[in-house]
Amino acid sequence: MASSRRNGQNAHTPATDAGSSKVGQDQAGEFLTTTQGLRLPDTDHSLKAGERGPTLLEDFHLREKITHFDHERIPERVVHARGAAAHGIFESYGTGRSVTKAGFLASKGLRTEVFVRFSTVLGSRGSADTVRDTRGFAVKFYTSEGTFDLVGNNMPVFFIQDGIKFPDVIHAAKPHPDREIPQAQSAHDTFWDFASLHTEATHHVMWNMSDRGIPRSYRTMEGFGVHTFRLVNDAGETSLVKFHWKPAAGVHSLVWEEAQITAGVDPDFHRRDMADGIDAGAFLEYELGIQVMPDDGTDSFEGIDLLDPTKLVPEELAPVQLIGKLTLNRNPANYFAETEQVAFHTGNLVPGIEVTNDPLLQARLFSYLDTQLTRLGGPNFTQLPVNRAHCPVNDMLRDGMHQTAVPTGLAPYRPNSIDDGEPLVATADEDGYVQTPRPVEGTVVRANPVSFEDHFTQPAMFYRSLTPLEQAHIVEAFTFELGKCYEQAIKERELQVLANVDADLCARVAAGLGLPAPSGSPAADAGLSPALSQVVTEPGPIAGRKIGIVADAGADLAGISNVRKAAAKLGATALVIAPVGGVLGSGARKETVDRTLLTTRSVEFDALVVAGGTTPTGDIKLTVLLLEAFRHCKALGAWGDGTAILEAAGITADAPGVVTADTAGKSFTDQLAAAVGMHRAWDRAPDVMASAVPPALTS
Ligand code: HDE
Repeated sequence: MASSRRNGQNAHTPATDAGSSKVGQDQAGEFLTTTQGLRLPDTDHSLKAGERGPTLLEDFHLREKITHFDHERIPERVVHARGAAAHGIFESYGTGRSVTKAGFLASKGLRTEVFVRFSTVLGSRGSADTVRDTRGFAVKFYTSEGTFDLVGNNMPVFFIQDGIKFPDVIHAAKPHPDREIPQAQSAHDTFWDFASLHTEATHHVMWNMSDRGIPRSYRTMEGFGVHTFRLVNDAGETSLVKFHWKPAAGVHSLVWEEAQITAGVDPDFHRRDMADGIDAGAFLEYELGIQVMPDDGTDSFEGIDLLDPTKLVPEELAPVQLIGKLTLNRNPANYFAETEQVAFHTGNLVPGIEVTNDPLLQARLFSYLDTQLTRLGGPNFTQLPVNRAHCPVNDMLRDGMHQTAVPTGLAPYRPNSIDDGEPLVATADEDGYVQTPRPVEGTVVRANPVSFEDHFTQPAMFYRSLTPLEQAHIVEAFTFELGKCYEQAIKERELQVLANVDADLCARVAAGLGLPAPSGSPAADAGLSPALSQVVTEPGPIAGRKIGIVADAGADLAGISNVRKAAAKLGATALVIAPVGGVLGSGARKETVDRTLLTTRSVEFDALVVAGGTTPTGDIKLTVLLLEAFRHCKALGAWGDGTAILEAAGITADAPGVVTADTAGKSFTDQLAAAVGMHRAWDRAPDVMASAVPPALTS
């Protein structure tokens, strides 16, 4: 039954109030109509002069249908075109009150609606989710004091220090202009040409080459505001602050081969994972944290220039204080209306949150409003449902393309005496956004401060703070990306950059490229920040993870049911993989086959187990499934004689991260959950990683 009937309205009831004529907009009437609400008897045949005759110009329905279709696309975002989003709730712990008066952060228990869009940076709208890239982490808080947008990334630093260079770095990273390849990748000459000539990018490049460049899912990604913000509390005191999102599910990544396979097998991997998780009630959760530094007039902290977005503040120097929790619990109803049309803007601020002089942030304050004029076709994009503030708006802005408001009153200007002098302006006490007065003076120059000149110490700190395994991944990533370049000079120049970061890193990449390692002058003591490593030593939560159970008609169905239940209890999903589709078993004991060996690939799963009773077949697809998961260091398991199938694939029961038992009882499912909770059996890595680093050079 169509919603117009459900709403007790006849679809032909005329709308009386133009401003609220939802009846005309909501696509909900029972009958197909034109845009004018005219009911249509046929939408499959154009109006013709006879069955075999020419089409008539008078066919207004044909023309309207085709004209609208012709204009269904809008320009995709210049950057961050590929994205996925979710609605949610942010709940304040109230612990931010000492530093900010922003109500949504300061008031304990206050819940604010949010819309979050995750994205890759480089690829087009239809590119793959799992490419090596930075991820956008943009959050729109619909607060009662106005909308606040925290438009961040999953990495805490950026390629450039001054926004004027953004077109340069993006042009270099986008596909080559002649052939428009490669899509959504940095592994090509122009990117590395720029990176090697532009050493301030080195820190961000290190993060991109690390596991952070290939996240396992949106739920396992950290987020960062990147810039330093100025927070103001009720007493008017200011602090310098960096924002962090800490995922409840921990920080985890794919391995490179897995990311590449996934890009082909399931280009929608991250998007699907988030939507499926939310549908299954395994919501995505993050805590918002702040690093608080004194606003003492120096804009620096412990020797780190807080206006330089290529620098981070180690958590060991300024601990992240948690101030609230974000839960993503609702999928968008329509991708275009919400995810595509959402418009974030770094200038969407609320009282208590102000900007700093970071020259990257300053340029962004211009760009985000400007870009929407082309992308969303005019200045009224703030009226789109996803972009509307959730508090009263009275902006005196009028007219323009696609104006949907029907303002009343005669005086969209101030001062006026006609509309009772309204709208009024608000003082700070009335929640007006009054910038904290701060002195500004200086000589007009195009120049950076000297403190922006150190491009290598923090990249060295990042590299040296990671575990040997994570370092090996960085080495492999550099070797892969530079190996894809054609120009020898570019590889050599980037090796020179690495020589100034860390001699070990440079030597290992050079060895992989078959080039001599140049010498440089890396920082002798760059300090360490263990918080930068993402390898866990204790099992974490497994909500949203997927476990595949290999089975067939003869398999132990009760055991399968146990694994399914144990997984579900922890918010994870277990899927049965069998040689053919359908249902296993009959009568009371049945298990539906979720995937066949033809429709799945190991990359879909965080763990694979073989059910007892499954008949060994020697099917090469099964061997590939198991071995691929083994090579990607995923948890594997089997119960009963299922162990023989693992062994037939060359996987021994005593290998790290392999769980075996006689039955799929509690001990088995507990051990399996713990193995999945470790994310990967990294102890296996030296034996199975796709590309071994020359042994003499491994640390
Ligand atoms: Fe963006 N960026 N950016 N950016 N950015 C855009 O805005 C820009 C920067 C980030 O899901 C665009 O609406 C400039 C840093 C995210 O809709 C555009 C500069 C960070 C998103 C734009 C930067 C970001 C964008 C494209 C240098 C991390 C996706 C369409 C001064 C802190 C938001 C749009 C979404 C999107 C410009 C630098 C993050 C063109 C000029 C630093 C997450 O306006």
